[in-house]
Amino acid sequence: MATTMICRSCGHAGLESVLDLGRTALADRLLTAEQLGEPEPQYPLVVVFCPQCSLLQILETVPPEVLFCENYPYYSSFSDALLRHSRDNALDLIARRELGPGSLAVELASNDGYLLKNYVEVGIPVLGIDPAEGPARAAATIGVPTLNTFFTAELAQQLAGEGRRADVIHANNVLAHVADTNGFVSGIATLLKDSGVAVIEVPYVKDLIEHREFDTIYHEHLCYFSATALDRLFRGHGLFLNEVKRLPIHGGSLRLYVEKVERVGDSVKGLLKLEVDDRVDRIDFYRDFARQVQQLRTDLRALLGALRAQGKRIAAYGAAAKGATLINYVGIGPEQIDFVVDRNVHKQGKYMPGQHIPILGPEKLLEAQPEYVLLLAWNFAAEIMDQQAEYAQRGGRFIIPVPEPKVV
Ligand code: JHZ
Repeated sequence: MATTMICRSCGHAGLESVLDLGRTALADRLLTAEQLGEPEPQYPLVVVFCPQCSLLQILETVPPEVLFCENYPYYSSFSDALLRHSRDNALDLIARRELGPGSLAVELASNDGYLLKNYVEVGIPVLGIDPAEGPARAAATIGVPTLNTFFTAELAQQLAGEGRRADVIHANNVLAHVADTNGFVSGIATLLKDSGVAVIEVPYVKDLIEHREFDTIYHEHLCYFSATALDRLFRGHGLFLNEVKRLPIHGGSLRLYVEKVERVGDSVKGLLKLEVDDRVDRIDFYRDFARQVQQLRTDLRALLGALRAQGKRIAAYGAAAKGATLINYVGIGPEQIDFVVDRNVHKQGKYMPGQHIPILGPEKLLEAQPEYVLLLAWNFAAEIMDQQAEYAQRGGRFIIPVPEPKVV
């Protein structure tokens, strides 16, 4: 593991501390039963702010091969809401950019093909790029050609050299995962046709701070972006943030439309102004975050402790990466939570990192009917509660942990 002392984006040395989540296990390193007895790697998780370019980031860089290659358990296709969100995105671009059989849509971190399959369905050529073996294989099985590797500036050169430049480049929830942020963005510039658009989604730092979504912080996420920080980053590579949308997915995200020609629209001007007005580009915006997160920890511990003292049984829903941060920081183990359920079959049968709580299929909820379910995947609360209507009808209650613990 490497620890940076300078800003990942601009190289400034005076980083200011925001939050220390302590030493934690890797959020997506789910354990098999055999691994429970082995030492589990843990790394510090420290969040800092760059006063020069306003980028919120963590200090630690765990090698990407350790994080993403073997046994990466995240498969995008297990959320219906995410599938709908992605399909709408693809159909909108196909119509707006008049894409057809002569176009090329590329996705960086294409996972199991959840997005590109919408282009394939209507005969538009695609290329997925993803280093995670299992998801890349799943994509190939559904007809999404996928290079099982990391996207880099060199790979972009190679593809462009072969004449494979893209009309659309998607990069959803990947920019924050990349240590060489500038190399990645320069790769986008190389791979994009002069008339093309890169459509990039990132969790939005303003939502993260305002809704106390501290659990979005884990070693995979090196950066937490504002439009201000991204606008600067893109401009450094001859790319322009021309349009932006705020979306509810993942607790609040930005969808950024980036092109080689500068035609900055009102959506971008408005958001940049809002960030200045709300001081998102200043350390004061982040100063109270650590105290709020500590308060959340105290409140959630107290709530779970009181329920356990009354003899209530509690399970959790969603073996999400963010769930690992939450249980490890708050200190929720098998004494509080009997089991976690998750629809993702690649996660079932394994154990949560750090706390070693078993992960089972969602049917276990009705079988065991614990009185409470802690929603670790609170970002999909509506979808999950809808799907678990019967559990609720039988008297089960849900606990939503952020922005403050609440029983619903
Ligand atoms: P989910 C993901 O993080 C992946 P995670 C990644 N780390 C990233 O950057 C962020 O998003 C932004 C399950 N589930 O997607 C599926 C059900 O079982 O919130 C997932 O395991 N039933 C790249 O891992 C988990 O919950 C359901 O009905 O924190 C949700 O994980 C639904 C809707 C989900 O993100």
